[in-house]
Amino acid sequence: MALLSFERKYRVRGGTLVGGDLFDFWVGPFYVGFFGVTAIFFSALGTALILYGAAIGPTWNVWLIDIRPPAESYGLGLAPMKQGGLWQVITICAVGAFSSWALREVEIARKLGMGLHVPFAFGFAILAYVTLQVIRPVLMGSWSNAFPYGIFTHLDWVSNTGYKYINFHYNPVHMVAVTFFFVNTFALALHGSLILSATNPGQGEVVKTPEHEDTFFRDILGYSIGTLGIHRLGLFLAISAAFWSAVCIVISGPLWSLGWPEWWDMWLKLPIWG
Ligand code: 07D
Ligand code: 07D
Repeated sequence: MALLSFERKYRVRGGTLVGGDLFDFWVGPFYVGFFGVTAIFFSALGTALILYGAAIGPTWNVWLIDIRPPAESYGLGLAPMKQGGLWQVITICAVGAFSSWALREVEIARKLGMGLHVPFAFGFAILAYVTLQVIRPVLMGSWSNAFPYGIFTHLDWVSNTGYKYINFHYNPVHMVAVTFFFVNTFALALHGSLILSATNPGQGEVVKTPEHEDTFFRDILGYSIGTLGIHRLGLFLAISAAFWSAVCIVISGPLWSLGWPEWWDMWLKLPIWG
C-alpha cells in the first residue's frame, strides 16, 4: 500500500488518552493530540526562557550561553528568577515537554494498534534526565547539584562532578553503563552492516533473505539470534545503557561520597582474608 493511502486508512479517530476528540486531528503530516499541544507549550516556553536567560547574561555566543541552577544556599527552595529561578522553570518545562512527547508517542501507537515499545524506550532517556536534574539533587538536598543549561558549561559540570569523586572511571556502575554504550555501537555496526550486505546488493544481483543473514552468523559463530531477536537485544542494550547511567550518577553522592577508587578498598576489607 502506498504510504499516503495507508495513512489515510489509519488516520482515524480514537486511541487518545486525554481530551477525547478535542485535539484528535492532524496538521499536515503531524498528529496533534492533547500532548502535542502541551509539548508545544512547554518547549516554546522553555526555549523562550533560555533566550531570555541568554539576553540577561553576558554572551550570545551559542556555545557559551549558561543558565545555572540556584546556589547551594537555596537548598531545595525556590530561587529568584535571576539567581536560578529561571533554571527551575526551564527544568519544569523540560520535564513537561519530554513527558508530553512520550505520551504523544503512546497515543499514536494506540491509534495504529502498535506496541508501546517506542515510548517505553524514550522513558529511559527521560529517567536519566530526571535522575540528574531532580532525583539526585533532591536526595542531596540542593538544586545546585544539577547540571546547568549550556553547551560547554554542561561539559564542565560532568568533568567537575567526575573529579569530585577523584576518578569517575572507578565507579563500578559507570563501568557497566560505559560497557553497554560500547556494546550498543558494536551491535548496531553488526546489524546495520548485515542488513545492507543482504538487502542492498550490487546491480543485477538478487536481494538476499533472512535465511542468508541467519546462515552467515551460524557459519561464523554457530548461532544467529534471528530477525526478531536482534531487535529485542538492541532495545535491551539501549535501555540498559541509559538505566545503568542513571544508577551510576544517583549513587554518586547519595550513597558514596568518597572517591570512587576508595570503593575498591572493600576488596581488601573482605572477611575472607582473615
Ligand atoms: C544525536 C539526537 C539529537 C539530539 C541533539 C541534541 C540541544 C541543546 C541547548 C542551547 C545524542 C540537541 C541539543 C537541544 C541546546 C542550549 C542551552 C542524541 C542525538 C543533536 N546533553 N554531553 C552534547 C544534551 C548531558 C555530554 C551534544 C541534552 C548530561 C558530553 C548536545 C541533554 C551528561 C558531551 C548535548 C544533555 C552529558 C555531550 C550532542 C539533556 C551525561 C559531548 C548530544 C536534556 C549524559 C557532546 C558540546 C548528542 C558535545 C554532548 C545535549 C545532558 C554529557 C549539545 C539535550 C549532563 C560528555 N550534549 N550531557 O548528540 O559535543 O546526543 O558537547 O539531558 O561531548 Mg550533553
Ligand atoms: C541524560 C539525555 C536525556 C535526553 C532527553 C531528550 C531534547 C530535544 C530536539 C533534536 C543519558 C532531550 C531532547 C532536548 C532535542 C531536537 C530537535 C542521557 C541523557 C530526555 N564517561 N560521567 C556518563 C563515559 C568520564 C561522569 C554516561 C565514557 C570521566 C559524570 C555514560 C567515558 C568523568 C556522569 C558515560 C567517560 C566522567 C557521567 C552518559 C570515557 C569526567 C553522568 C550517558 C570513554 C571527568 C553521566 C545519567 C547518559 C550519567 C555519565 C560514558 C568518562 C564523569 C555512561 C564512555 C572519567 C559525572 N558517562 N565520565 O547518561 O551517568 O546518557 O548520567 O572516558 O552524570 Mg562518564
